[in-house]
Amino acid sequence: MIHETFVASDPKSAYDQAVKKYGESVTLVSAKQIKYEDGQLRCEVAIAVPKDLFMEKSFGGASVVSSDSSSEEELLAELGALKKQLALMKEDMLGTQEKSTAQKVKDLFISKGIAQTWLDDILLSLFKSDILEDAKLLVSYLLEEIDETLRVEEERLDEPKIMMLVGPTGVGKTTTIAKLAARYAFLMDKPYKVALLNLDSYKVGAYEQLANYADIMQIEHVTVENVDAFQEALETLHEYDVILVDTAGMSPYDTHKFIKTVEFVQLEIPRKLEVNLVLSATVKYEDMDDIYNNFSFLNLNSLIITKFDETKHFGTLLNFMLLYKKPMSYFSVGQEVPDDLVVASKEYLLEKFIGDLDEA
Ligand SMILES: Nc1nc2c(ncn2[C@@H]2O[C@H](COP(=O)(O)OP(=O)(O)OP(=O)(O)O)[C@@H](O)[C@H]2O)c(=O)[nH]1
Ligand SMILES: [Mg+2]
Repeated sequence: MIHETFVASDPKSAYDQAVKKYGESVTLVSAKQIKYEDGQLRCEVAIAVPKDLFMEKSFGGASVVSSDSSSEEELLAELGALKKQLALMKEDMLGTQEKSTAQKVKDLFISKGIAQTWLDDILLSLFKSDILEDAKLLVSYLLEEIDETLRVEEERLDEPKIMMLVGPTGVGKTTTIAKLAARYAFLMDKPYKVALLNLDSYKVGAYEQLANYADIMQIEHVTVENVDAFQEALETLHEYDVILVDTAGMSPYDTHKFIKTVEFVQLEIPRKLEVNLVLSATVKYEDMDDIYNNFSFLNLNSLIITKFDETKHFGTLLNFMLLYKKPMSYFSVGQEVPDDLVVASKEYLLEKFIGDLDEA
């Protein structure tokens, strides 16, 4: 048998080239995705065909004359490499021609913010499937895959806990704390004892902002400056069901603030501490990795997404969830306290994303 490699932007197109040349009887040897020197990802599909068929289709039946079988094999291997190069050139030339259904769907998802690598993995797993031929089916399949990958943190208040909100500056941490406080204290099946704790001592007015909400709701609130004061405050508040901790907004590059916050997170404390990363739905693709990589030092439990009302494009955010697989806990959908808060659900996020796809 002779191995020949076909190259295309997606595995199906590469395989189709092989079938076109040799018919349905080709044996698939491997299908892989490779980043080429020009930075493009391409799919290489290797197939095996009987030597006679290879000679007939490639050279019109002419036989290769050689003195021994090893040099014949070498020659054939060289021919294989040459043909791969030709296939690559052909693929480049065809780049401007009509795209396959799978490629069109892939381009749509990429244009909405979903990472090409994630899409390629799924498309590769669908290799030879009819789903690739039908745009609607393929879109549904991809949405189902997204749905399966997304994770949601169940809302649980059955044991005393601390919820610390961390995140970049101005994403809505303090506003969300106020919404959560109102929800837990007044809007659940039973009232929970809620206290607010402020580590946000960096910003002028930070204390007043939280104190203001606490006063309106008549909820206990404390500001602490350091780790010792934090531990003392937790002892004083030991009877409370939920202690919501507000922190200073941090640029992902502000090492000093990170180190200070890590001290609080690493404390040995007699109740559960959940760290929630607050992220805006308007987060830029370029900033995502930096935000996640830096904040993940704080042992993140879940993500709270804010500013749902400020964008129609949720692909970048979805992509973030697909890559990092962190559960989402709440969505903030506007500025109103306490109304504009919803418990996170996959349906809610997917509906927004589908709305965005439909517009395309
Ligand atoms: N449109 C919209 N605005 C929001 C939302 N959540 C918060 N905001 C607004 O965003 C601004 C900043 O909110 P804060 O709660 O102070 O944000 P923060 O993360 O505490 O900010 P720092 O403490 O400075 O890091 C305020 O004007 C809020 O009203 C939301 O879901 N949608
Ligand atoms: Mg704040």
